Amino acid sequence: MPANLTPQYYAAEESFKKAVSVEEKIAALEEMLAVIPKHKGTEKMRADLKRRLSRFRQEGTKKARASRADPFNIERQGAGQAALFGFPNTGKSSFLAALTRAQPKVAAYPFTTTVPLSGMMPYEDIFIQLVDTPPVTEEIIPPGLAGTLRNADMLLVLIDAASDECLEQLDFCLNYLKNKKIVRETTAPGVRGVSPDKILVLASKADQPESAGNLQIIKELGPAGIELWPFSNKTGQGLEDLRERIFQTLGVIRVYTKIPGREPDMKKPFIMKRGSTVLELAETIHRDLPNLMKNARIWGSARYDGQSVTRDYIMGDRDIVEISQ
Ligand SMILES: Nc1nc2c(ncn2[C@@H]2O[C@H](COP(=O)(O)OP(=O)(O)OP(=O)(O)O)[C@@H](O)[C@H]2O)c(=O)[nH]1
Ligand SMILES: [Mg+2]
Repeated sequence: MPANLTPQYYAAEESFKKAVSVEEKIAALEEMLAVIPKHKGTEKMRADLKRRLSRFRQEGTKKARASRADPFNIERQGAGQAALFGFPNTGKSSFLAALTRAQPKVAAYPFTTTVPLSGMMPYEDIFIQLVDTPPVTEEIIPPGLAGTLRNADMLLVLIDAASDECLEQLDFCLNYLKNKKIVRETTAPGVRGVSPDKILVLASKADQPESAGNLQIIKELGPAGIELWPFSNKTGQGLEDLRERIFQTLGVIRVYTKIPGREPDMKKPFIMKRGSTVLELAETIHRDLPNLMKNARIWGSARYDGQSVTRDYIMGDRDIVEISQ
């Protein structure tokens, strides 16, 4: 059966052929569908137009989603998120590469990293997320970086111990964190920010001969009350201690659960804030569990194994908790 297509249809088809963007293609296809004569002879063509339209719409949504996905917004994974922060060439990406399986670009020139990249650092039986970030200088601060840092559970400020400017780097970084309210003494509910006790200052390139003198200067003239951790990505010096220190600074504990009469599940611990109670663990396991809970016993931090404890008992790292209903 002849299709008997109209001049309007041919015009719309022409626009489709010329269309470059997905949006233009969708608009042209919609027009073609609107003006195509609706009879038996065009049935197949209409079905085909609808199929193409749906494909382009899907493509459009995907693209829109991808452009909306902010590279500076790093989804939290593992037991906690530690974001790196520092001047160019301070060894941030090398640090990520040394402690995780991530493969960031490392180079001797500045501004190698342009968007954040995360990797998972194994620590005993858990993983802690490290987030490498693009560098800052007095002149250039990547837009979006403050958001990445504010979202993290803790911060690792990296300075280059082999550089004459490491004290200036440190002062600038700490002031930036304070001025941008990334570090806050107190945060109201819903306000993001990192508490001052969750910042570690890491001094890279401790393998270089200049580093000892520079670190001494920081100790004498640098801000009071900061924890300075010299390390080397080259020799590995200090890296293992840092894994432990990062875990301690995160302020979380691992708790294993046990069903009465069975062996504990040692494979995947619950990650809780340090200071959490048995009741809070029950809430985390299941919304209804606090009401159903009759008794709790602890192996680990309690005075003796299997000791019965009250709901407000504060658990310790690596405790095994048995909750009976
Ligand atoms: N000797 C020595 N060199 C290091 C160390 N850490 C990093 N480097 C070198 O320093 C240079 C910069 O390292 P990167 O890891 O790319 O530094 P970055 O902080 O990620 O740099 P940007 O992405 O520009 O911010 C590279 O040539 C590294 O090989 C270290 O601990 N000791
Ligand atoms: Mg880098």
